[in-house]
Amino acid sequence: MTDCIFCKIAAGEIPAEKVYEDDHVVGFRDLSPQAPVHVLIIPRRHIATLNDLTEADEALVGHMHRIAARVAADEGLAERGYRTLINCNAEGGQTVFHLHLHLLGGRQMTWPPG
Ligand code: DGP
Repeated sequence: MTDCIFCKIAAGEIPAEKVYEDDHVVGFRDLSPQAPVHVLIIPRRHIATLNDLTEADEALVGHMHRIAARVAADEGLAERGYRTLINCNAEGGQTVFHLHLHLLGGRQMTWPPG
């Protein structure tokens, strides 16, 4: 999608601190980190929200989670622990409408989330 900021990051058209990339996903540091480690894992292909996934995307979503775990390990979080989450639409707190998996860690997470 031409006016999507995360599509532009995936394409390298606007800068981001990338920590991982392959043919299917890109991982980069969040511009407004909510924890010492805050990385977003996105599919290269534009998918607006979790609601827009199809059966054909199941492997992609699994891959996003596996890469989140790999980045967490790279960041020294595997044993300490970390959180992954996807916000969906307005009440879910989604502000960028390109699917992204948040990876948060490096501090004690609290529950329930705000
Ligand atoms: P969400 O609220 O779940 O839609 O999260 C969107 C996140 O994206 C938010 O934590 C801030 C981050 N973000 C927004 N614009 C940019 C950007 O241009 N670059 C980077 N690195 N992160 C961004």
